[in-house]
Amino acid sequence: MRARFALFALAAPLALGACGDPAPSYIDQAWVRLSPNKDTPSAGYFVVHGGDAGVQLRGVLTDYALKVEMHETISKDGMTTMERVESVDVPPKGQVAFAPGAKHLMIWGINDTAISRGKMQFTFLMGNGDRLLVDAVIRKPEAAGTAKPADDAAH
Ligand SMILES: [Cu+2]
Repeated sequence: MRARFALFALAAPLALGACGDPAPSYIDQAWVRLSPNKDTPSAGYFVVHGGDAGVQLRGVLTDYALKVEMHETISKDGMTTMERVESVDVPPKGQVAFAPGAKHLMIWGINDTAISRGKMQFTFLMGNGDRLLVDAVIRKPEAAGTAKPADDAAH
């Protein structure tokens, strides 16, 4: 009996230590679908993870574009429209995906340096005061929709 008690006493502080650091909120899977036309905005997607406490996403900034807004795609009476979103609540241990056809970033005027590097950094403003810096991969528009004869390929 004595030996068993001793083992239990040793194990308890270890278990407490493992619980000491709450899982933080974070953002991953960030990417940008580059608009084929410079005059129309590009779209950005990512996933926000709430961590142990949950978190609110309050805004997104970038040095690599003229303007960024959070939008939500809404289907109403057979029409699809977009509305600007001011903040997004992410529940504890939950996640919210910004994905094609749903919430997304609208990005105007991505600069040429970012496009040629194939990535751009965003700053996500969180309700708990954190600023999360996340690199997003820039994906060029699919060539499939604009297939042309071989002669045009050099342009
Ligand atoms: Cu939009």
